[in-house]
Amino acid sequence: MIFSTFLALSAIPSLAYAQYGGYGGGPTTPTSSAAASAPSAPADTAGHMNINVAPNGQFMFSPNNITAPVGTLVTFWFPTLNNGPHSVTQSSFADPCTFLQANSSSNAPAGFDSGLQSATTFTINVTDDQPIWFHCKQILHCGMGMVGSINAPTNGTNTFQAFLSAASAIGSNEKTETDNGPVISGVHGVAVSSPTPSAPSGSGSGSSGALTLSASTSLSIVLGIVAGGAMIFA
Ligand SMILES: *[C@@H]1O[C@H](CO)[C@@H](O)[C@H](O)[C@H]1NC(C)=O
Ligand SMILES: *[C@@H]1O[C@H](CO)[C@@H](O)[C@H](O)[C@H]1NC(C)=O
Ligand SMILES: *[C@@H]1O[C@H](CO)[C@@H](O)[C@H](O)[C@H]1NC(C)=O
Ligand SMILES: *[C@@H]1O[C@H](CO)[C@@H](O)[C@H](O)[C@H]1NC(C)=O
Ligand SMILES: [Cu+2]
Repeated sequence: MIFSTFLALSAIPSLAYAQYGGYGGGPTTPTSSAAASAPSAPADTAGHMNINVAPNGQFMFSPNNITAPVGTLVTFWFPTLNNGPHSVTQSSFADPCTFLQANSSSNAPAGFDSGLQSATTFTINVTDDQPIWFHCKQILHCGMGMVGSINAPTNGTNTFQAFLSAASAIGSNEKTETDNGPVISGVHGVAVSSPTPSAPSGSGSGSSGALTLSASTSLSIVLGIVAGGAMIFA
């Protein structure tokens, strides 16, 4: 059931990212060379783990479920050309596709957020052994399964598999999130700095772009186009 939803959405990525690519990233015309451009995270070393963002244009983190001791630095590698830009945005098990807001009553800080990125790296430090849940905030990516975890329980209710299933169940009902750039914060895992360029200049913007339409307007347009059956990118 959940997987059929995921596959149905995955079947229309070219339509999806042609339209959603405008969110924070300017016009994006997918090509085979874009799809072939994979970020290349280096191998893990002691105390430092690496995660590819959208390898080969797939709407996923790879690996998407890691176990990392306290003090581990985890670096996310954003591709230059992609079906994005993408983000790594902290969420919660209960709300997989929603940024983890600061909680004034508990004094908990806000989650980390790379903001929408291309050709950068973004690194967090694992500060305790509690689960860290995250997703990509690009429109509809979370609902297509672009989520991940660090130190998720291996059994019980709050497993990574359950988190992935919950995100996939949201599917195209995912709410559009705003992008105000990086949030250098985090709960259980804390961003160590703003995103850092990872590719030669000229190959991609290292920061998130300005939105030319409000996110909700963009989504309405997208939904209108889909509903009307117009294939303006075909
Ligand atoms: C990462 O967090 C651990 C635990 O709080 C701390 O001891 C360590 O200094 C931090 N490392 C960095 C690079 O911030
Ligand atoms: C904020 O913290 C309070 C106290 O710990 C907790 O009861 C509440 O559920 C938290 N709210 C959110 C949105 O996490
Ligand atoms: C469940 O996970 C906990 C740690 O998360 C572990 O201590 C326990 O042994 C696990 N139980 C089973 C049955 O695997
Ligand atoms: C997530 O990682 C844990 C710990 O390595 C593993 O036990 C579990 O099978 C993984 N879950 C999935 C869905 O890959
Ligand atoms: Cu994404």
